[in-house]
Amino acid sequence: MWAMRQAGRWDPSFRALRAGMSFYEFSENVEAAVQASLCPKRFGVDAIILFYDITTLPIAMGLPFELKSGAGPVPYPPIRTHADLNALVAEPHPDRYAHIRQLLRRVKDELRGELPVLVFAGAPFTVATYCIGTGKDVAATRQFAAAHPALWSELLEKLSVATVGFLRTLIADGADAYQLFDSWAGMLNASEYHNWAYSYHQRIFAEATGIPRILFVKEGPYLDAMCRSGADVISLGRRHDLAAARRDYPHLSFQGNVDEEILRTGTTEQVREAVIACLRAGGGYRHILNLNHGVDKDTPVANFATYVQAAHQFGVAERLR
Ligand code: 1CP
Repeated sequence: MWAMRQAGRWDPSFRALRAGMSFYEFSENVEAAVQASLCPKRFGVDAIILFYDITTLPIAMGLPFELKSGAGPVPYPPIRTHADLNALVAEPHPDRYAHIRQLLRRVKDELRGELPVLVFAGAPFTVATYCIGTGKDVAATRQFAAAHPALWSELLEKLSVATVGFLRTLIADGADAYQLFDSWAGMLNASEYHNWAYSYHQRIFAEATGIPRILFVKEGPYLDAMCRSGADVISLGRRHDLAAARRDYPHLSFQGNVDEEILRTGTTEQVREAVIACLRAGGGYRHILNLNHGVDKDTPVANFATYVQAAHQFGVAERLR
């Protein structure tokens, strides 16, 4: 059991650490990022996800970003021309993301094997939306792809090469598992999903191997394509039936699918009930308890603590039965 954005703005310890630093200044400061990565350990999570962002890789490729409040990561300049694209390095030397490699080493040293360490990358489609400055505005992304078809497909290609290199480096450095985030691909139609998301998932999972690989598509409607992507673990959203997915795909593990909205707006009792229902549907194995999306910034700390405690209590109660 762990959560996306487990080191996020909802956690007062994270906010205290981050105070006074811009997001990228903070995440490129290895010691600050070690502390942020370890913040959720005090709640009793079963894995630590490193603190950086899906835009860390395009920054290493040569595209600077700034985190704008309310708007998310914004590129300078957004990719518009072949000259902009040519300025990006498809295979950045690992020294260009040395801070992430150091972060992994430092977090592993601190944990001494007590908990596994997850790394991640954005999938080409979702990262490309940030590189062109459209983010989750899928209509604007479609418009860009229609206006610049060659540029769009070359950008996806270049990002997929960079993603494989980045993940392979972190695997060789000792990461225990990785998650590929294609957050906004769930809004695509079936043929867009096939061309812009699925084909790159297949390539990345085929080429960056050796540790368990998790695929996340926010509320992904194409469960069968997700299950054929080559990932070992599929993240489910609120639209999915966890028990049915486990039955239909017996060779895969599933992650999910407590609704983050319950953590944001529910009582601790409602959180506990949702966790227990999810663990029952998860059947006790081939299941990572998780949320359908990240922990929202307005989530009460007590609800995150309850999410973790309820899972442990349920686990202990089941073992005693
Ligand atoms: O300090 C802050 O302002 C906090 C917000 C924040 C955080 C905690 C951003 C800006 N990035 C991060 C770190 C981060 N991002 C992690 C670290 C590990 C963890 O604690 O989970 C991870 C895994 C991500 C991944 C990420 N970044 C995704 C994929 C997951 C998802 O949310 O679907 C996406 C889409 C991003 C882009 C991004 N970075 C930050 C924000 C606010 C956004 C989203 C903007 C938007 O909604 O368009």
